[in-house]
Amino acid sequence: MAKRDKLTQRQKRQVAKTQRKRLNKQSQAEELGDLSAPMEGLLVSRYGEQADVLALKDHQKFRCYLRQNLGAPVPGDKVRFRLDPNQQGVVETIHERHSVLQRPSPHQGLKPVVANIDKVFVVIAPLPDFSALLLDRYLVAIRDAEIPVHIIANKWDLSEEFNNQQIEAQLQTYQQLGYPVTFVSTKNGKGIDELATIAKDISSVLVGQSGVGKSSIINRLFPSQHSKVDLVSSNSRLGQHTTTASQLFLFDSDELQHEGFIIDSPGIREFGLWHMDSHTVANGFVEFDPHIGGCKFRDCKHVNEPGCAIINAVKTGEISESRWLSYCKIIANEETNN
Ligand SMILES: Nc1nc2c(ncn2[C@@H]2O[C@H](COP(=O)(O)OP(=O)(O)OP(=O)(O)O)[C@@H](O)[C@H]2O)c(=O)[nH]1
Ligand SMILES: [Mg+2]
Ligand SMILES: [Zn+2]
Repeated sequence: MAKRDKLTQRQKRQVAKTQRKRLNKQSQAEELGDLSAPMEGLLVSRYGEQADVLALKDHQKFRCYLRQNLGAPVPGDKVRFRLDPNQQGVVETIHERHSVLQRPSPHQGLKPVVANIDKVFVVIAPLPDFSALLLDRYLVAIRDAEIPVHIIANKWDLSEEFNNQQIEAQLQTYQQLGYPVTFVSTKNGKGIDELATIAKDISSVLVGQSGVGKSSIINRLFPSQHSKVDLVSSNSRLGQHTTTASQLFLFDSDELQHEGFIIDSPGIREFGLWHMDSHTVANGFVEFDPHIGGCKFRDCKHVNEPGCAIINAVKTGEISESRWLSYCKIIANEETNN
């Protein structure tokens, strides 16, 4: 045991030494004026204390260290960076974000996951089984971030599965609420061109359960680049969490200043958990809006209270029962987690 502790200590010292060396090199280069002039870039992927950054001027990719006290840059961030003589970069500044999707982390509060997103594509599929509750959870989180949503129903080639789970009928509820839905298949190419047209000039991210086909969609849209795809386990019908870190893919364009991109994200683990009070959850359901404030009790949770305007709207059919049930399940879950 003691021996192991010693080793760990030694390893720790080694790590600290390497780190000091690196920082020394970095500051020496800075002092000697060896660093290039600052350049503007787009953060592609983050690997602990390093990140890949695309230079906006020529779309060259550089591996960069992050300057101390920089904050937490995420894919989609616009950054300023410089290169040392070995083409090793240092990210110096994160520019202000116009939007950010966050997730709660156990000890650090909310952590940003992706930044500067114009549209979130929520991907659903019949395999793993479609879950309206899961879709609703995503919609609540994204409404809180005030980013427009577009639903992608993938694996359209599995038409029997679509029928058996009555997915089209369920998605009609969302279309009526104003969420656009595009049906695609990465197997036979259906809907891929349509999706490319929607996505190519904006900044977007693909979110959704593991195994719904986010990386497969990326591979269809960016055939020359590559995002890792894996099989949905046929035993459990569950995804395998193949994608482990968010990664940005830039659309090709003749203009270098063109910055249309899509970020591939890992499955549910990254976005699926958050702690919100019932008020924030209710705000995530767009169709509740006109009824909120109409309840008899000011602190009404819209679950079983008398004189609840939301429950009345469910009774008259203005609000779909399945959406209200999702709401009840989400707040019951949050209450047990808190
Ligand atoms: N039948 C069918 N299978 C598909 C389609 N798109 C993807 N798949 C399959 O679904 C499985 C999962 O695809 P991925 O692209 O890895 O899924 P993902 O959403 O990126 O999963 P994570 O990275 O784990 O979050 C793979 O076996 C794909 O071949 C499709 O349109 N039709
Ligand atoms: Mg993936
Ligand atoms: Zn109420």
